Amino acid sequence: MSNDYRFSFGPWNISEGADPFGPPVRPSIPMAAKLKRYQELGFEGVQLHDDDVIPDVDDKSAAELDKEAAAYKSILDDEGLVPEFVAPRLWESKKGIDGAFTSNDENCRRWAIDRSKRAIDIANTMGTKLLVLWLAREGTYIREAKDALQAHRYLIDAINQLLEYDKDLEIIIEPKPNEPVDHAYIPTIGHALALAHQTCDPKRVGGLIETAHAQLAGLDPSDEMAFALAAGKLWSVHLNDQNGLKFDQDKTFGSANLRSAYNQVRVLELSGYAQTGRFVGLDVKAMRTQKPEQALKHLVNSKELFLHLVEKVRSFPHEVQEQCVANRDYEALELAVLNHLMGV
Ligand code: XUL
Ligand code: MN
Repeated sequence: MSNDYRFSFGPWNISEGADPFGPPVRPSIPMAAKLKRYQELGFEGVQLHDDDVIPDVDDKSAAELDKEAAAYKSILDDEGLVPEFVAPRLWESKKGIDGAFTSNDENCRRWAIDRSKRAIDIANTMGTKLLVLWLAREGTYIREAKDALQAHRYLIDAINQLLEYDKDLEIIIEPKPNEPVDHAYIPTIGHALALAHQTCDPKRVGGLIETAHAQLAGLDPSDEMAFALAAGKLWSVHLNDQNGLKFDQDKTFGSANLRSAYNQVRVLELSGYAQTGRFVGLDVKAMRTQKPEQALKHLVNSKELFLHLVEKVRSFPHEVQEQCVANRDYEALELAVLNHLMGV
């Protein structure tokens, strides 16, 4: 078993099982109790929204933010945990009802930038320079609702303001094509990196690829990763799985598409991702139907599956691959991969 990868997840991945059609089905677990579980589950990194660290971020003074972030950081230190990144949770505020950076309302756009600066302050106190932007409501339900051209200018302007606010900051864009909006402005890593290159400091803007988000865009997650890796821009991942084109399921990694999971691990292995020290994040959710006592299994199982697939990638007979490719015998290669995965 390989243990040279570093794993992370977010406190939201220990969930109460609520969905848009029904209430929570499991008791909520206090933050401190969640953090206690990380190490025993084999995780080192904690992915954080600003309001995971500090509830009601908008209502707090700068001094309060600093004090509360420092207190949270000392809990992480006590638990031997590392904060991977902080992400402003702009989509859950009433102010961001129609988008944040791309809202039609100037006051909302200003709030979104201010709130993101607060998230940067929190990240600094926590000791991470990484800010993740999942651009949740930056898009539309109907095309005519916004000026898309202008929206892209707003996005670049917002990112520039954040880069200028903190010269050590690195911004990681997490693309997703839809949900909650019908069409998002930054649906794929290609869009994210094209945006990055239009900012005032492209070398400080990278990407995070989530398996399910790539699949919802009809794309192969491992090729999306390769695109970012080739540009030196894969700065985190959210591995999970997705059973076809429906709501964002955040299923256990490899549970629906084992072959696709294998190829995601393969591309990370080929690129030497483990050696970069960057985290393998698991953005997985327990099934709503799961009993509380098993509601952490999705995290452990995803990590175990990842590590099994690392072994599968490392033990694949390279001479078979080389021969098949040289002979253009892709049926033989396909069968060799399937047999290897099945252990026959
Ligand atoms: C949304 C999503 C979020 C982000 C973090 O689909 O993946 O969990 O990863 O805000
Ligand atoms: Mn995610």
